[in-house]
Amino acid sequence: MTTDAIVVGAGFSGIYMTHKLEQLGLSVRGFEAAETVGGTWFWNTYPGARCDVISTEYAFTFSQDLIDEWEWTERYPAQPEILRYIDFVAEKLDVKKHFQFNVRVESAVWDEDTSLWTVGTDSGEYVSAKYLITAAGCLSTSSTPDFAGLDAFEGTTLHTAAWPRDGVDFTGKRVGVIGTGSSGVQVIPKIAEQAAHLTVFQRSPAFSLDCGNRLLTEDEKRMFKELIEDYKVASKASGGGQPVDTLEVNTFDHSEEERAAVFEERWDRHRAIDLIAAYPDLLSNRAANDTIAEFFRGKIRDVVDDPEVAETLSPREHPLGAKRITLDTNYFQTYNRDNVSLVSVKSAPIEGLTPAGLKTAGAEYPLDVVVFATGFDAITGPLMNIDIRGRNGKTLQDKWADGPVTYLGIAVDEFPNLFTITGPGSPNVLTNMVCAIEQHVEWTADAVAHLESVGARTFEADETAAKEWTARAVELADLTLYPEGNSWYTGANIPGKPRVIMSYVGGLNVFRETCDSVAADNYTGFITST
Ligand code: NA7
Repeated sequence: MTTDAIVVGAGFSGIYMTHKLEQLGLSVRGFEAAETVGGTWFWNTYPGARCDVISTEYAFTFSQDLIDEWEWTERYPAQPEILRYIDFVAEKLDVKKHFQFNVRVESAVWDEDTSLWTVGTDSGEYVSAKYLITAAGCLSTSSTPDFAGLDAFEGTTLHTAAWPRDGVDFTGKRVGVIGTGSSGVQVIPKIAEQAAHLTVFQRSPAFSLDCGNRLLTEDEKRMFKELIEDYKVASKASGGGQPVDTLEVNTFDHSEEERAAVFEERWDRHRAIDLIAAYPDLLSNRAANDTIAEFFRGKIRDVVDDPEVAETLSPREHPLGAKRITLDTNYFQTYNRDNVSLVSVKSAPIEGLTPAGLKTAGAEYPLDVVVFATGFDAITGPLMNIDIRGRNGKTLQDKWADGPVTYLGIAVDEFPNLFTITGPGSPNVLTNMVCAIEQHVEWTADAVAHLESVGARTFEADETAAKEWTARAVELADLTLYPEGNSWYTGANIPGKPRVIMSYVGGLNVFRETCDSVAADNYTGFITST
């Protein structure tokens, strides 16, 4: 069977991409591994799962109907509300009919003779298409460390990104949580409320911001809608896809007292970007960064009763923001509970699971449940998990063996007619994802419309353009503190994964201008054949 386009994934990107392709009059087939739309927000149903972007800003802006007809309830939306929103959008756009659910794409092979992609699925179906668009998400391939004894453990193991849909009852259980990134800091307080005892195994402490979540007021909801046109302009002009009022002076242009007042006022805004972007040099100058890092550590000391525990919870290695700042509700307060203990596994690493629990280099911990909050093979994982073969049978795994190389994060040389929405080398996770997705989808739809109008057969990134784009992304990242964080931003969280920044750090606004000028310049850096 042949169709014009195949879309892989039915999260935010996939449903909007499908809608845009349908508007172009193209036939589209979509494949989604889950039973319905939602992407990462379908799978991450662990207690406490919540977005770290404010709800009103974590929404599409391309359709006035969508804006008018949806109302968020909380300032930071919880997973169920986001999933309802994505479902609402998919219903409004009427795109579910294009998708096959419960079907995982396993392979995609380019055919030189027909200039078509043939996609193979785990249901045994093969479908060919002129355009292959991956909307597979950045955080959809979970990562569980390869611990010894995983199979021998007689209790229950869970991963935050594959949580049982009917929930888990921790009552009376001895629970261990491994990992203190965004998922860990959200799930830990919730489990602590139920479990007989919770042991948190922390390798690296997190800089975490009390998200101060609350219901949105009627005024806030009304004002956001009334000022939507201003918001669109401001978010498009911003580097992070979220308007922010960065000061026009650097960190050390202010006295210690002035800085403290700035940080304190912004802490009360409960929005991470307001803190990390308070001064323009906080993410590029380590000494400047140390000032805000110390401010965050002070907040931990204010909350945690035991000074030793507070110190263990205080990040000292990575700069604030070089790993994702986590947003929490009662995270540090949880360590004041009698039924919670903290184990640092930095110097005494986890050796593995035993039938009865977990063993570190220093001790053994009897457990009934082990929760892996150990994150994702981010950004490239979802693509590398599909056997994608371009020209001459070249696999994407080979192509990216030393790290991903893309042009604008959307195209890979030797892989014609493939578009990777929010792929490596685009601003993706360093921005408000929904904003980044709108840009990437709309640019792709315009490119496809152009290709159809000129009767193009193939469209492919030029090798030099891709190499230059990727090198530029690395150069830009080297001007920042991002490389100093051992995080999923750089692939450092996955053993053996090439360590390279996987996002364009130059800002979504600059990226948008670059993409627009590439298009205006007759798709410079791309090779088109008719
Ligand atoms: P993250 O942010 O990658 O966090 C994973 C956590 O798991 C982190 O604290 C890791 O410590 C820890 N980890 C991973 N492997 C191990 C081993 N082997 N031993 C001990 N600890 C380990 O994933 P999240 O799911 O929390 O968040 C991902 C994004 O999803 C988040 O930023 C939001 O955007 C949504 P480490 O820091 O590597 O020392």
